[in-house]
Amino acid sequence: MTGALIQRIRRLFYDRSGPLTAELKLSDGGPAVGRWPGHMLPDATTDLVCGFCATGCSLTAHIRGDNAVTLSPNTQHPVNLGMACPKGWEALSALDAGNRATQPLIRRQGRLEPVEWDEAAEEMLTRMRAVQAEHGPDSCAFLSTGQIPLEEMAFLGLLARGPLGIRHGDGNTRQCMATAVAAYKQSFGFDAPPYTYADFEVSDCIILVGSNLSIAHPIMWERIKLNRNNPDIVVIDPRFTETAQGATHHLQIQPKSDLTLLYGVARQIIEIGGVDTEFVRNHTRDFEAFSEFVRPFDLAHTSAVTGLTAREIQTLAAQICNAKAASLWWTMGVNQSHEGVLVAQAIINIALMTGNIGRPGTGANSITGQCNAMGSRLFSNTTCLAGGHPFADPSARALVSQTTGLPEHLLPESAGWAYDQIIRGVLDGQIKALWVIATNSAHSWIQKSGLSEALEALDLLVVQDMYADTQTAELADIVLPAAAWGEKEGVFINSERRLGVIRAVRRAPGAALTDFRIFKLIAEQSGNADLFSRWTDPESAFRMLAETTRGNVCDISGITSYEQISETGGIQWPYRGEQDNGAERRLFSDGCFPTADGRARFVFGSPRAPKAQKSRSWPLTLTTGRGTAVQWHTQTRTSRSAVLKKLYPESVYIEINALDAAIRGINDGSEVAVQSPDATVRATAHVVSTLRPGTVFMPMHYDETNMLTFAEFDPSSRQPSYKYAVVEVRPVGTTLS
Ligand SMILES: Nc1nc2c(c(=O)[nH]1)N[C@H]1C(S)=C(S)[C@@H](COP(=O)(O)OP(=O)(O)OC[C@H]3O[C@@H](n4cnc5c(=O)[nH]c(N)nc54)[C@H](O)[C@@H]3O)O[C@H]1N2
Ligand SMILES: Nc1nc2c(c(=O)[nH]1)N[C@H]1C(S)=C(S)[C@@H](COP(=O)(O)OP(=O)(O)OC[C@H]3O[C@@H](n4cnc5c(=O)[nH]c(N)nc54)[C@H](O)[C@@H]3O)O[C@H]1N2
Ligand code: SF4
Ligand SMILES: [Mo]
Repeated sequence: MTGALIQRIRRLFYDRSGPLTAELKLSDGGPAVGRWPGHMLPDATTDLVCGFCATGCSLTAHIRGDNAVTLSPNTQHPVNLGMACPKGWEALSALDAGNRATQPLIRRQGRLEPVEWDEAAEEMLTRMRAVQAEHGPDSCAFLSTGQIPLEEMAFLGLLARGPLGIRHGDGNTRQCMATAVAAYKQSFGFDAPPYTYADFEVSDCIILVGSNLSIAHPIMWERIKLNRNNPDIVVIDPRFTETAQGATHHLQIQPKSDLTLLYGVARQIIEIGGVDTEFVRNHTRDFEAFSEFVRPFDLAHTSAVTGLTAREIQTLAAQICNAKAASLWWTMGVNQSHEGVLVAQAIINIALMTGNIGRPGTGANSITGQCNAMGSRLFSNTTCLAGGHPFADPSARALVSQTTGLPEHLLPESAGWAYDQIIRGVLDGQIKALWVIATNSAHSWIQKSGLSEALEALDLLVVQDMYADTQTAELADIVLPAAAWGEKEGVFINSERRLGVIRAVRRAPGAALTDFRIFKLIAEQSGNADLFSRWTDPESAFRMLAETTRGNVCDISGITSYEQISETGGIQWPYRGEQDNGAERRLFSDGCFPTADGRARFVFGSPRAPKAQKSRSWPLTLTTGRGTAVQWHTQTRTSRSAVLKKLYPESVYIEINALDAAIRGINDGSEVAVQSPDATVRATAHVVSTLRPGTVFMPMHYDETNMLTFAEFDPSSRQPSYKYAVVEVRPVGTTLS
């Protein structure tokens, strides 16, 4: 080992959680003091944004000695107003888990063996270069995440797609938000969710489409509860969810019939004279063509397709037209669909035609999933260039090059393959090396039978995770142990475009490094230290990245430090400087949209059936989603909490309507076999009254569920349609045909 290398490794080990600049406040609110650790400050607190969902609650970490010992909701924060859901309260337990990845691992003779960092990085780079030399740049890919700070995402995207020459990179944001991104870009000219959470509190008609808010975003649901206007709360969902149960109206729509419903409602709005003609004339395009297009969606047709009554459809149209401020919100029931982009745009169209945009309590509002999916949308360098610019924009390329120090020719020039194309490459052998960062694809990918075997068969699978025993890490050739939320610093952007800071309040276990430092190590070890010399620490990286947004719709060039963000309770983009001050801000209040002519577009297209078709063999529609407020995704984190574990079923279950259960001889609590054209899994039957006959539901948190899903994708967003498959369910003991 060279002296320089030893120096570098030593530095990495002695400062393994990144620069620990967590500013500490005394719990009595006294002045900020010192750097942590090293300072023994009993009873100090520091605030950090939650690392689970995109609500972006602020949590207060209570520190004893040099360790956060407990968390409580921040009472001063404009997002959560002193509230947090159980995942937030219990977030430290994910860090305490005994199975944390603490040492880099390399597979030798079939077993993962601990090695030093330099060896792991060297092995990864050597094997990746060998794959590239033999099979070309298209043979390497990475899959990343919406759950690490934006500084880390940007570093990864620029390093991997730049000097490392990895052509294809995408992230789990594709599974989640790609549809909203595509819809906003086409309709508004930029990926710009326009709202602020205060809109929940002042709207007098709140329409939730395919969103189980009280489970998936519990604190947003609490914000609705603070609404003093006695609003109509309409939930459009094939299931009578916890959210529907707390709403004023539930429209129990047939799965994947939303597009017809929304066009039917648009036609009704036109018929009853509910169009805001002035707004449409001054701020939109293509309304005439749209109104012509929706004419065939009369009540009879809409009712037949959606399973709703004509009265329900008329009532919804009237509610929107009678509201002073109507807001439409959507989540995965819309995004995860074979025609999700059109559905999202149909929601946008309703907001536009009724002038419900840019005013308090209004909006066509996509709710984000992961804590930093909004950051990944702008900074990951996978679907656009850092700062939210099109790859091909020459002035943006110059700006990004100038601010980051990377020469223009090393900036990615276009998007690589999308997630589904990368997985297809893994399955058909075109992808030979894959680097997976902070996502658990072997569990969460759609219709995944055969995927684990294909991942295992790769020439090289590198998994960078906080645990070494995730379904994906167990298949890895190399495991890179990562520090997690709570052990590092950086910026997340929440659902309402608010930047929030995370802080190091714990020391990472063993030799685990922050993702930022892992990327730095790989940059240096691959001979690219000079290119990334400006990437010294997350806050310096943040300053560069803020500069890359200058002049763009998401301009945050007015933000120059983490302290500025934390002191103000988070800052919503855009923030160019003092002219953008103010606690809550929404977009488009001037009716001006970031399209070439300043007008929003009506975009529409004909509904079509999903490819998975019901039949005599496959008579049930399977839909999937979040099961409880205490389970997070593939459960790598939430299953570490003894408290949370008490609050959800340990093994996989399927919800089935009483009628469907009775005709199959299935009792509540009994074991059943769920069969799709692809796979069969065992589950416990939960006989419920919350589903219509013909539809069954399985939560995504169990490994079995994605054995059964059906891989169809929205053609323009390439987002997987996780919520529509066909299955049969039988009591165990019966032969499956
Ligand atoms: N507790 C918890 N909270 C989370 C997460 C978690 O794992 N656990 N994950 C976070 C992430 S990343 C995301 S993306 C969000 C997801 O948040 P949500 O989208 O709210 O959650 P889901 O349960 O996936 O889907 C919402 C609803 O869509 C409905 N649905 C299914 N098909 C259709 C359809 O055809 N039409 C309509 N209208 N509705 C349909 C389902 O019945 C379900 O109730 O949650 C975030 N918050
Ligand atoms: N059937 C079905 N499947 C679905 C969905 C559905 O509704 N139905 N929803 C989809 C959606 S919306 C989403 S977002 C995806 C989520 O799917 P995944 O992204 O696969 O789920 P997670 O469990 O959140 O995986 C995150 C991984 O990152 C690790 N990790 C956490 N923090 C860090 C960190 O700081 N650094 C590193 N290196 N690793 C870290 C965790 O241990 C975990 O292994 O699932 C999708 N899959
Ligand atoms: S609602 Fe979301 S952001 Fe808030 S505490 Fe719960 S998981 Fe964290
Ligand atoms: Mo998501």
